[in-house]
Amino acid sequence: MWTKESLKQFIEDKLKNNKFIVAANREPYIHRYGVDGIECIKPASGVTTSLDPVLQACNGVWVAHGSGDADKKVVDKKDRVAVPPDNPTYTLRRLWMDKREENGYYYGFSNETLWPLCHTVYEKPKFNEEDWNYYKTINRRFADTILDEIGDSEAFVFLQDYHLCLVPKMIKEAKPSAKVALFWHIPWPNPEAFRICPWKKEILEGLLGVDLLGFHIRYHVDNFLETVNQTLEAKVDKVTSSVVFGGMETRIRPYPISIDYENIKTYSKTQECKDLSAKLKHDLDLNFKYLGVGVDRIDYTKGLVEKFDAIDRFLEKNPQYHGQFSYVQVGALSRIHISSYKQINDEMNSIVEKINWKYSSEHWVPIILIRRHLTPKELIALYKLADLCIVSSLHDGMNLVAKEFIAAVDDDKSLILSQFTGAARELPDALFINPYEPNGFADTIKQALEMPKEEKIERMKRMKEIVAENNIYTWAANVIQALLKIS
Ligand code: GDG
Repeated sequence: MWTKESLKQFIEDKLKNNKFIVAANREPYIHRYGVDGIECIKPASGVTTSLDPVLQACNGVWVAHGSGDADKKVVDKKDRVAVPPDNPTYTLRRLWMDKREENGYYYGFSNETLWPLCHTVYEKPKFNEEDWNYYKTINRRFADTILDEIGDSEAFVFLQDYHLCLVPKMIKEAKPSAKVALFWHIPWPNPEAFRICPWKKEILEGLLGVDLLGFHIRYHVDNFLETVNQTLEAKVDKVTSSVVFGGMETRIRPYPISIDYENIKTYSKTQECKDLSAKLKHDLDLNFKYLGVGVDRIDYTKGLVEKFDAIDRFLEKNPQYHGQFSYVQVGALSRIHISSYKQINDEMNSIVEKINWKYSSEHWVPIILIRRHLTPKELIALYKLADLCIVSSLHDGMNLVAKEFIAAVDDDKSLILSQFTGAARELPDALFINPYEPNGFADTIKQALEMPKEEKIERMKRMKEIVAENNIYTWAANVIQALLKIS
């Protein structure tokens, strides 16, 4: 089983003379002005949650967009700052963009084009030439910053996600000896869905600059291979799972991402965590016998409205749970400048308001929304209070919340999981739901609450074993080992 220490040792042994550079749009630490001066927060993002412990283990450099209003204040002349702030182990190199660039590259092309294109949730992608041009400009800026970090050294470059499709080719053209991998954190759609993109060739050509391309699950790998097959004049080998294009070979592999299981588990058993749980219970006035929990960025792919519909149906069918069951939803606002995000946020507020009006009594509110950003410790303390967690995504690459819940809670708890998440493939002991089917979903909530304790324990124990073994260090080690094998 890989641990933080064994990964650190492995990287020190194997990557001795190489720089290890990770690049992602989102930075792992954001500096912003708070009431007591500059504060540093960890963003609500799956990519940063998973990669921060890896970087801590291998003392690398993380290149990202500096998005905090105090970010410029804390960097040195090369735009670098050491992180984590309380115990620095690696370097964060920030790059900058103005509002128009951020709008075109991030909100526009990344999140109004690629995000809906890759998630099958029937949100129509927007294809805007100006956004595409900003996307190219910012990808060039990422590539130049990474090349500046590499300098004359040899390097392993590990790129993250759909924001940086064009960077691999740019790096390989300037530095052919660099070993480059990219991990795609969201689903890759089937070729029928992808073929509508006017810039599909450029995107695929950009991506095929990597030596290794990772997806969460085999299904996304197969979709990618078939997309290339139908779009480019390339040699696609489905048996070896590789593509040869422009004289270069790219291996395409599934690597299910995960969490720092031991870290979450260890903290969840401390007195500090117990005290924090008690404080949350008091502050939120959690007056319940049973508690459900959900933690999602407010995003139309996460199935939030569908989840509240199911809770409504559950309470309607089961009046015996009135005054007994409450549900806490942590909802970090996300991409709010995009109208579909604003709309889903409004819709969620209104359905929660409707349900609370319909059922609440003097001492009981069925749904409690937490709209502030919680610290990672508070999240663990909250998971620990719950009897069940609901993940209701309409489509999700993996979903880390499901795994965090498993790591944090005692064995007699239940995970209700959408069958349309990558995590569903790894966790057969979860209780599966189809978020589009509110009746069955409502019955599964009841099933989770009434399942015999022994069965809950058996299921949870098996899920814990899986997540403990396939933790974030296993994921990173598998990617790096595969990259090392490429000569
Ligand atoms: C993408 C893919 C894939 C949430 N609120 C707060 C907070 N969070 C943290 C959670 C979790 C993370 O954000 C969300 O991760 P997910 O995996 O659930 O979802 P995405 O952000 O959509 O992530 C996804 C992931 O990348 C990794 O590859 O699993 O499929 O869409 O860690 O705990 N963290 C804190 N405060 C909050 O209020 N500190």
